[in-house]
Formats: sequence, C-alpha cells, structure tokens
Amino acid sequence: MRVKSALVALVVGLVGLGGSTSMGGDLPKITPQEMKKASQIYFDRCAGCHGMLRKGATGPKLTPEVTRKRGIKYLETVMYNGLPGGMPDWGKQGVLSKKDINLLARFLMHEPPPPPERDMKDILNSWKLYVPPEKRPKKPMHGRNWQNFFGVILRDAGKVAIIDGDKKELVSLVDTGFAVHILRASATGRYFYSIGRDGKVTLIDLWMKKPDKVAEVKACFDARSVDVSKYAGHRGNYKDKLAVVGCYWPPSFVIMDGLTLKPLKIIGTSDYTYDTNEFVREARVASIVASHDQPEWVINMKETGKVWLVDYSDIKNLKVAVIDAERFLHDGGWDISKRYFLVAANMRNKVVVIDTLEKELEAIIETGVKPHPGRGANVYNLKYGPIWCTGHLGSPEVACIGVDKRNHPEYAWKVVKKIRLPGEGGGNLFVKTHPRAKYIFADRTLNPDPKLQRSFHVIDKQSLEVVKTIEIPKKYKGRVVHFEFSEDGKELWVSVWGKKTKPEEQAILVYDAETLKLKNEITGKWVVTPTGKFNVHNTLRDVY
Ligand code: DHE
Repeated sequence: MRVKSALVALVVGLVGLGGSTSMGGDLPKITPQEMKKASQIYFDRCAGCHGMLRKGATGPKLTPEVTRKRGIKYLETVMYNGLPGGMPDWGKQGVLSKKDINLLARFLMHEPPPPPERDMKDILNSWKLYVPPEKRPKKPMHGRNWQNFFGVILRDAGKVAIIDGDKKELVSLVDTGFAVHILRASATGRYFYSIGRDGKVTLIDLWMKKPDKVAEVKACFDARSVDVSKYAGHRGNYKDKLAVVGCYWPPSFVIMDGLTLKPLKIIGTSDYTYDTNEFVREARVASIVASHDQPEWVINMKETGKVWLVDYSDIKNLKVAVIDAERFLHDGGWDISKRYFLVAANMRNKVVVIDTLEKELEAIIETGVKPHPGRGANVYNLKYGPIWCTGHLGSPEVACIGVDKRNHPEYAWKVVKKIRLPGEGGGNLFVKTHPRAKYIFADRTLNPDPKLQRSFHVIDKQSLEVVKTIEIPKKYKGRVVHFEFSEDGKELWVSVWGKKTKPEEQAILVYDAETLKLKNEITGKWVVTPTGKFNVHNTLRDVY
C-alpha cells in the first residue's frame, strides 16, 4: 500500500536521523520500529478525527503539550473504553490490543512526524486507465435494472459489492483497495466513483456485463469525499464530465476528468480560520456536494470553517465564492428544494445553512451535541412544512429544522422538533428517509450500549416521535450502520457491520419500509464489514 510505505519511510527517516529511540527527557521510550507501527495505527484509526498533525477537529487536540499533561494511563483508558461524545472504545471492540493501545499512548507523547507531500507528477504516476471510454459498452450489457443497483462498501475487505436491488443478487465484487469510505453516482447514473481513506478513487462502470473498475487514481494520501459534475443547462452540459476528490492530506481538492479520472488540477486548501484568521496548514476538505442547478460544487473546509462554492465551468479561470460559516464542518446534504446546503459544524454543535443561489450564509442553528447528519433526512411535515433532520453523536436526539422560508417563515431555520431517542447517550451516525416512505430511520452505531448498537429507531414523519425500535436477529453480531432505500422507496437496506474475520455474523438486511418486516437477508462469505450503501437512482438525484 503506497500510503503506508510513504508514511513509514518518512517516520523511519525522522527517527533514524535523530539516532535516538526516545525524544525528550523522561518521555516514554519508543523504538524506530514501534514509531513506524504506531504511525500506521494512528493513520488508520485516529487521524480522521484528530488530524495528521494532531491539531484536533472532530476529536480533541493531541499534540504533546496536551498528551504529556494527560499521562499514559489516562490516554490508555480513553482508547480502551471510549468516551460518550463519540470516541470509539477501540479496546473493548477488540480493534486495538492492550499492547497497541500502550504503544499509541507512548507515540502520542512525542511530536507527530510531518506527513509527506504529493504533487501532480505523483498523482499522474498513480493514474490507471483500464478501459478507455471508446472501448466501453454503448448500452447496458446485462439486462438488469441498473438504476436500482446498490453499491455496498465492504470496508475492511477493500471491495465494493454491486447488488441487483430487484433480485437481491450479487452482480459483481470490485477491488477498490483500502477502507473505501463513500460512493457517489455519476450524473447519468452509469458510473460509481468510490473514494478510499488512502485517497484512491475508483471508477466503476455499471453497464459492463460484470460491472468493474475502468480507471483509478490516487489523488492524495488521506481522503473522505468525492463528487461529480451534475449540471446540464444553458451554461453547458457537464454530466459525467468532471469529478472532484476532497483530501484530508495533503489539504487540497483534486479535479479530474469524469470519464477517465485523469487528474487536471490540484487546489490547495491551507488557509486562515474564518473567525480569528489563524493559519491552518491542515485545513481538510470534508463533504462535497454537486449542485443540480449550477455548474458548481459546495466544498466544506473543516478546520477553517469556510464553505467554498467552486464554479467548475472554466477550471483554467476557477471562480470560487468563499463563505465564512463555522469551524469543524463535516457532513451534510441538500434541503428538499436543493437550493440550501445544510452542513454540520460538529464540534460547535451547530448546523450551517448555505444559500447556493445567493451564494451566502443563510443561517447557523444550534441543534444538539455533535450533529452528524450523513446527508440528513428531508421530510414534508403537515404542521411545519418541509423540514430537514439530523442525528447527533453526543446526545440522544434527532433535531428537525424548518427549511421553507417562503411558505412557513415562522419555522424557517429553527429547530422545530427535537425527537428524543430511547436510551442514554448519542452514537447516532445516520438518519435516512425517502419521499415515498412513512418513516425516518436512525441508527445508534457508536452508542456504548450493545443492545442499541444492534437496533435502529423508526420515527413517524408526521408525529415526529419514535414509534418503534427494531433489534436485528440475534444470529448477527455486528452493529447496525447506515441506511439506503430502494429506487421506489419501498425497501430499507441496513448494514450489519461486524468483525472482518466473521462474515457469517454480518449481513445486509432488507426491511419492508412500511410494514417494517424483515424481507431479505443478504449474506455470504463476501459480506465482510458492510458499511455505506448507495442506490444508483437515489444517489444521483440526492434523494434522502
Ligand atoms: Fe465517514 C460520510 C468523514 C468515520 C461511514 N464521512 C462522510 C463524510 C465525511 C466523513 C467528510 C462526508 C462525505 C461527503 O458527503 O462528501 N468519517 C469521516 C471521518 O473523518 C471519520 C469521523 C473518521 C475517519 O477516520 O474516517 C469518519 N465514516 C466513519 C466511519 O467510521 C464509518 C461509519 C465507516 C467507515 O467507512 O469508516 C463512516 N461516512 C461514512 C458513510 C458516509 C460518510 C457511509 C456517507 C453517508 C451518506 O449517506 O452519504
């Protein structure tokens, strides 16, 4: 894995240069081999929340001046047991051994090694075009209803499963590499783009007899988001023309050709915070969403708290509107009209609303402890009109915000309802609904209570109350995470995310979205750590 070798080489170099196994007076000792191992574990498990430079974001700052005060025992306890605000219980879950935890605690007392840089030459060297566009099928080759295909991330298997949603059949298993995070569909729906934690984008052609990857490129060392150009109108037809990857490290976004993934342009995002104007080297790109009404991407900068509206119609003369919002922007989605983008500023307990038509900040709303909407849930409520709902990592509630300024101004940009979820603590990662569904669904993946981890809540769209909590069958041992609907909104797909070594304890469960009866259990040796699921029709149209 190239990210591993690059990081590791750097760390070994640094430790080697010092010629010492211990940095600083009575600091705990760490050998070069241990430093190498700890850097990799930190990158895999911790950097997403705490940052490569450990300056903090979704998780607190872990620079040596902080960790040395906390001490080894404290750090070990937190890594073992987790914290109610969302810090996973790595030890209890069996993801990290006591030895790994002790190693990480020692590692955290030392200065973080500087991560490597990456430029266009490196990106181009990693670019592989397996099947050029002219050699691809001119029509779907399998006779299946590909608009109802689901792409399912098999996180720790390094694969994406393509499943026929009508027949519940596995159509293809595509090798995508390390810890794929999300998939997005191209504007025509023909392609899936996957992005891995290692910054690798894979382009999957769903029209092939057996859908497979047709191109890939490693845009950066660490990434979480990808989207495509979706606009078609009087300013041009950009459908399937461009893709964009949002990088955590190096802090940047990379624009590429949508049909080949040939990298075209890198834009650095290191910048100043919106409020105090402090320089942030590690200003990471969090969520990206493509506008349907303009040739534009909404790109959210985590640490600086700015939202960039990037006009992709002329990438040689890139025009960007930079909007001051709130720090620690993370995930978000469109409101029902697709004019407003709502994004969580999670460590500020707020949701920011961006008006993409006027290109300005519309509102900032306090919702609960660490909002985590995924893409959120859009609902038409008879009392409040259109609302958008988010769950929380740190508190047991789903908050719904009025989004209709014109017809329901009294509710616009206010929390109209906080829906109390059963049990204590938050740990909700995703909420989801569909325009044709009666309910909103909410998981409790990160809640410390094992029963809640294995359950999901059903919220009535009109009463805005939890009407039922469904526990998955006992034979499955994983946690419930993430939902997706079938194209027609009649089925709810749920992942049971367990241990990599025990596929028999995991599944993708399909429930009737109205009767709430379990209809299908998709299982098999290949069902290894299923997480996000993306239906072609719903993903390309932003139905949630
Ligand atoms: Fe995610 C979305 C970042 C942990 C599964 N995740 C996102 C987005 C970001 C993000 C920025 C929005 C992308 C977009 O819309 O463009 N996620 C991070 C992290 O930094 C974090 C907290 C820690 C990390 O190291 O990665 C993290 N995420 C997780 C998980 O542990 C999950 C459950 C499983 C995994 O892959 O590791 C997970 N994240 C997801 C999923 C989405 C997502 C399934 C897309 C939701 C959707 O419906 O669109």
